[in-house]
Amino acid sequence: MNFNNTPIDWHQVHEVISAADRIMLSTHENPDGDGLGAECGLYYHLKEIGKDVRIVNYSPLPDDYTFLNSDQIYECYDQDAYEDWIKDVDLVIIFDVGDYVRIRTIVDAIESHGLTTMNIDHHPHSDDHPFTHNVVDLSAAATGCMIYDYLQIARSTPIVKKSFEGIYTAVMTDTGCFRYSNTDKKCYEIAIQCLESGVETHTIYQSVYENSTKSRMQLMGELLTNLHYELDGNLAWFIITKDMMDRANASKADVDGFSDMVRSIRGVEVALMIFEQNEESCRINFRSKGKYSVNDIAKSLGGGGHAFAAGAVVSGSLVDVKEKTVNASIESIRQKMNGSL
Ligand SMILES: [Mn+2]
Repeated sequence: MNFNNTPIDWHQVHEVISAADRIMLSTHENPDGDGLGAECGLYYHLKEIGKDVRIVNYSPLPDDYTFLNSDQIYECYDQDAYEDWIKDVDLVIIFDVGDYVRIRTIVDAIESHGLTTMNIDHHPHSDDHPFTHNVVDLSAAATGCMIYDYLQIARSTPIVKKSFEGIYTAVMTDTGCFRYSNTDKKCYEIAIQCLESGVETHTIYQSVYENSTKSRMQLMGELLTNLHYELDGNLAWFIITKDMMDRANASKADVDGFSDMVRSIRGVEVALMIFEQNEESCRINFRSKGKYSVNDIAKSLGGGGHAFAAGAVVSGSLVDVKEKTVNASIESIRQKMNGSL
């Protein structure tokens, strides 16, 4: 089955899921609220109907999302410990992955046992994708919205509260709390149903957005005093070095959302973060307000993403990556400002 941003027949998806008994759910490394929430949303449904279902991710659950884990549903992959269970998996459903390789070593397990896979995602995938079944909806604000769509046809009873907690988390985080341009009517309709099912939306909000570590605050202070503006302030960029991370005793999760914050500055159309990973590579991250696309810039640097939220991992020292990335961004945005792109 291949719904590559073509109208999805959820009944066909349902046939595949119904035929599987042992089902593994997974999402990309360093998971976010959408991947985790989509997993949770589908997990409780599959559990209820008696499937042998487990959520197995490459990365451990980030602290911010422990509120979804009251039943200890999130497991962290370990080849030796999972070999026995994984070899008999009938279906691996992968959420929000963007790129297959972002489930890292789980790819090896899938390939060595020849497992059937189903991709459920709102990121673009090429037609020669590696999945057995491909279910992509680029118009979905979150992968969680797609799980909502599926459960509409899969269930004869209302979606349970625990599923809705996952779906709400997915929609809330991928829309930046119902603020980004992808926020549509459906997001609010889902939110209403979440409230009706008893989800404490304010508690989820607080768990995700009012839970900053002191390390994050220290890091934020440093980067805000070192913002760089280009093109009359249309582009703002900043760097997070390994030294800054060490000084603040910060983890990767502490960096989430900084690009969104910088984009919020008046006049800034595009925010760019350059995040030093080690001596040989940096992670870069673009956020656009919506006037200028950024995934083409990310793509030219070896990455990809959505039109207005994209990123890449760029090889090279911080100095080299900074020059290359900032120059490419200035050039691309200047051309778009001049209307020549
Ligand atoms: Mn997503």
